[in-house]
Amino acid sequence: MKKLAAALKGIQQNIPPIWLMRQAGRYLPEYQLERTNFPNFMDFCLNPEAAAKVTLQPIQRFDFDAAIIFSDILTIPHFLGQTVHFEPGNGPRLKKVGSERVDWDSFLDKAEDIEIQELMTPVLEAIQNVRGSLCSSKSLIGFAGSPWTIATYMLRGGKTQDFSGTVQFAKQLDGAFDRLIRLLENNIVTLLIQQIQAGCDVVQIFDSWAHVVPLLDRPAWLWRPLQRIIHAIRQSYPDVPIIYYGKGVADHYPALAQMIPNLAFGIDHSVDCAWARDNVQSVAPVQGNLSPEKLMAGGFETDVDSILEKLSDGPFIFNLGHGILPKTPIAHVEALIKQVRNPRC
Ligand code: 1CP
Repeated sequence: MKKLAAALKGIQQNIPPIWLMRQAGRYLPEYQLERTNFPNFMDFCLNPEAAAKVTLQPIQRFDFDAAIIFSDILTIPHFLGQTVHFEPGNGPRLKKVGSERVDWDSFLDKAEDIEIQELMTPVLEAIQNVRGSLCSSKSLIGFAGSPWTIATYMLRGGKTQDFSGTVQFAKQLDGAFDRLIRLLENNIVTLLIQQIQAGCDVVQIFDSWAHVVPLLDRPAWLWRPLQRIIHAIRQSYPDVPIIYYGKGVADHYPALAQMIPNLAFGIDHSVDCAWARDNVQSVAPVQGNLSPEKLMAGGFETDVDSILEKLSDGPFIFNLGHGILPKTPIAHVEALIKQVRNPRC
């Protein structure tokens, strides 16, 4: 069995599988080189040959236990009519919908009629290409953003620091916001099911902005949509493991594990591993959680020892607590993998 799949089925392994969130990306010179062929980032994501090539780059260089398909959580809004482009230094920019409820109602009227299946073909071709060249002991991870995390970009037309403004705007849109979340749920299910059909054997849902949702809104904005998405995927693929990465919301994981059985949990680097062992790993596989800043800066050896010591006795996947930073030295990634595979004690 693949190492990642085994961990996700609840099997403890003396040497845990390792992969890193955002492992295909800007810290790799070979990625940067390929990126110069595509001034427009979405053209890059939607080119099957290029996407397959950069998906495999970190496997060829580091021999990680899993590849994650090179794509972006913003392909869904792109397909739904909010054309996405990336400005260097400024992050993603999405075509603005407007600031009134009527603007969103008319956007949703159109977006609800869009069938994303055909638009996704390049992503699926990239998955088939990768599967053809990836060794059978390695997993291929498909992914999507959560409805809320994708919505934060859609509502504000891009990256924002003003999350209280985003929450306020979502509340102001009222029924239109609920419609947007439902629309995203449906499209996330379509995307993930197609990714599995094309060859992904694990999927991860990235909820990078989960923590900005007010506590009392979390059931409606985060947990019930997550539950509906997972239920829909499992109707077609009951055995494909699903990882939920919710940044800043690990205190909900024990309750979520009861609500959604057989879900695995990504913990960010603010989570204490002894707490995760006692409260999450006792009921579900855990993935995480070295600080990306530490990996970039160096001097992370005792952190790695401590994570391994606390989490290696149960089902565990070594990862970072969030995506790898673009300025991370290659030598640090090499040293990390060596340490995880040859622990010092
Ligand atoms: O200039 C470039 O080359 C673009 C950099 C880049 C890359 C490499 C972006 C823009 N997206 C990606 C790929 C990507 N994004 C992957 C592919 C797999 C991999 O690299 O290993 C994945 C899984 C994502 C997921 C993603 N995109 C998330 C969730 C994870 C996270 O890090 O929080 C989010 C929030 C995005 C949006 C996005 N896309 C790109 C950037 C710079 C951002 C973040 C913007 C922000 O900070 O708000």
